Amino acid sequence: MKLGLGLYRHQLNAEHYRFAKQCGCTHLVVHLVDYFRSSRSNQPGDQPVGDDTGWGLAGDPQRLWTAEELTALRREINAAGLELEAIENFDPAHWHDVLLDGPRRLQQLENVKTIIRNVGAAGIPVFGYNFSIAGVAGRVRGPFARGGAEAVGMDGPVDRPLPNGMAWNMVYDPNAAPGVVPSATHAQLWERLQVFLEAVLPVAEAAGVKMAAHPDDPPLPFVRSQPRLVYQPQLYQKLLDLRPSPSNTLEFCLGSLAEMTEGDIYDVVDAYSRQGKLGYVHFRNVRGKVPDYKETFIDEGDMDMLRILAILKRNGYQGVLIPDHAPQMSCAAPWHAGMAFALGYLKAALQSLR
Ligand SMILES: [Mn+2]
Repeated sequence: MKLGLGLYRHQLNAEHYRFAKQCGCTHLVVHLVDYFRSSRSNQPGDQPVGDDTGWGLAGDPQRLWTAEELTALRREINAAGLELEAIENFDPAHWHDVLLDGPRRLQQLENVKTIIRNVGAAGIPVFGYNFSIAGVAGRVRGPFARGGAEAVGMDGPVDRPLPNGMAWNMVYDPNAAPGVVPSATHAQLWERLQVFLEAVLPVAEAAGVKMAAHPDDPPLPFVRSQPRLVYQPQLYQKLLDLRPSPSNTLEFCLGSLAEMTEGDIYDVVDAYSRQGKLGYVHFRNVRGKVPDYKETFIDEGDMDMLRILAILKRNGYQGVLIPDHAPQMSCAAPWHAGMAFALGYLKAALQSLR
């Protein structure tokens, strides 16, 4: 198993590459969507949380990520002694109507195909995505982790409907007409996923890219009056079986899976890692379940992370683990300290597995 770090767009620079290397990482997972540029509430030193207006404005719908810029990014990361394992997340500007079944769906299916071809051409092996209408919405921030460290969690369901012009917790059309996005059904959401997978998986196979699906965060059946896709562990199997392919894999988020109300997390890890379907792993811990859970330090949540690693090893998982989120630690660099703590724990745990 390989140690990795996830970097947000504003962290894609030499200082953060050195930080990852210093923590013992060999791999990076990179976000190209900027969740911080125009958000009213996201702070660049923390994970994005957002408010009713989400994470602010989505990117430029006309500008898809090119093979040239992706290659340049990979080379920059390689020059720092690291591998670029994955890009995490599509920009809602590029695929909102794929999620919403809107009028530009056909064109935006071409967008996602183009992006995946470019990712493959740049030699990046994995693309993480989250097929969600409302996205990561409804979380709260507070001193939930040990010693009062700032972390995120949930304090009950969030049903406020999604305004027009928003998808995936970002605003793709600031001039949208007043009103809300009509609620879809779970069946409609699965049909939309099927259309997406049928379009993108053949392209991903040809490009040598694994598509890796994140479960819902937070994993409730509905958030903002929109259905969720993978809000119980067995729904991951439904996603894999919908269109079997070596490129149909999972962005295996232990925290989100542990927040689900059904399933035993150790059985869940065993079931999916035994199938060889983990694209990469979000290695974080949590206390409680939806709609009342809190993110914790890696060693203080409900999960025995060493037991998780033993299962992954037994099933031959050889991919990348990243900390996902970590609580903010009390010092001048709260994000860095939180990540360094999680990575140090993980590095020692991996050594002890030998
Ligand atoms: Mn995650």
